[in-house]
Amino acid sequence: MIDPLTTTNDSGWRLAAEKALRGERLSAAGGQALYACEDLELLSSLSTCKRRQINGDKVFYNRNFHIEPTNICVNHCVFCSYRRQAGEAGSWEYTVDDIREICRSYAGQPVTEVHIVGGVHPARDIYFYASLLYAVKQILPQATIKAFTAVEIDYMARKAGLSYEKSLLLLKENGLEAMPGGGAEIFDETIRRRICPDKTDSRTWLHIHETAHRLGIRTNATMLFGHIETPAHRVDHLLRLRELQDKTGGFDAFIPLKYKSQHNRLGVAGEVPTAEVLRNFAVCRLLLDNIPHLKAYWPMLGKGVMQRALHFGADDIDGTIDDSTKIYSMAGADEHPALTVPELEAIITAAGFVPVERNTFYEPILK
Ligand code: V47
Ligand code: SF4
Repeated sequence: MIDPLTTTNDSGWRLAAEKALRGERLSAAGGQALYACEDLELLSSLSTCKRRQINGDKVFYNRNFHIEPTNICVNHCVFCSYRRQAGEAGSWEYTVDDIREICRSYAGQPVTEVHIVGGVHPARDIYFYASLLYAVKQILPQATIKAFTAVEIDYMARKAGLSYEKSLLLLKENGLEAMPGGGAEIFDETIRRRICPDKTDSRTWLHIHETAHRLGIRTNATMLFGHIETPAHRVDHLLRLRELQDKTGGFDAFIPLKYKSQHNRLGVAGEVPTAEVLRNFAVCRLLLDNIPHLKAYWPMLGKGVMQRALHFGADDIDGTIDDSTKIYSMAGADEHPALTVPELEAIITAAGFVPVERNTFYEPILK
């Protein structure tokens, strides 16, 4: 282990590193200084220290699959390779019967979570989504439903003329137990206007999560990075989440999502190098000291980078997924994301950590 106190370089990140080692909360300036730190070994040591304080040597995974009910979307996020207009080639919209069919194919398997996220379909309302949840729960009663980003909830609520609270309660009554973290992108308003101009604004995203937390619905949070944002925008994003988490304690996991550049209109050439992905994991772990879990989402990162991220603060690798998501494959990632439980466990063990199968709420599944 490196002794950061004897490492000389930019005084900004040296001070931030000392603060992190003392277990003190980092400021925005500290976060920015760490983003400027070129010493990856130091960032690995600091973030591993922090993850050990929070999660010991455990790395969590779960048995899950995704349902993406539609890729038809009213929004026009320029980084999105997935959305289509209704009727356009490559679009899909599953009926509730189609979704029943998908769920039946998993009946009898030890799946503990169904992750449901899709486009914001112009014609579908909250009652459609409530019946969808109900249908899933009827077929897979043992599985937790983690569904709908705050962006989808925002549209459903406004279309129905219901408050966010009433909308979330209706969905909860029909089986919603947790919410994924998508739609957060980058909270800074100038960047948001450029990359997702018609999407739910940052204040509303945070407000919907706060409302969910108040109603006992636990949620995740994401950050889309590696496009036109700067380290200052990332730090701002992380601190807005940290502030809400101080207030509610309702976030379980944070997922940094690396921008994938193929087949979309954002026009950023290439993708950030692995060193930047790893640096970002470390800074997220150190700055976001109150969200317990940091997820290395392997369908987006690839298996090799996911394994390296375990040495930069990540303690969760999501789940089996079983080739059931298209958001990343349509933007240039591996086309058939699926890993078996023995494969997930072997990746974790080979990295020197202890694999723990979890449910959605990070409770261990006893075998
Ligand atoms: O918000 C879209 C991202 C998100 C691209 O909560 C892209 O456990 C990279 O919510 N390159 C949706 N990212 C996915 C999501 C999610 C994923 C994994 C785990 C969890 C969780 C939630 O996908 C969107 C957006 O940030 N996205 N296009 C792209 N080209
Ligand atoms: Fe629609 Fe989501 Fe794509 Fe934005 S990222 S266009 S909200 S599907």
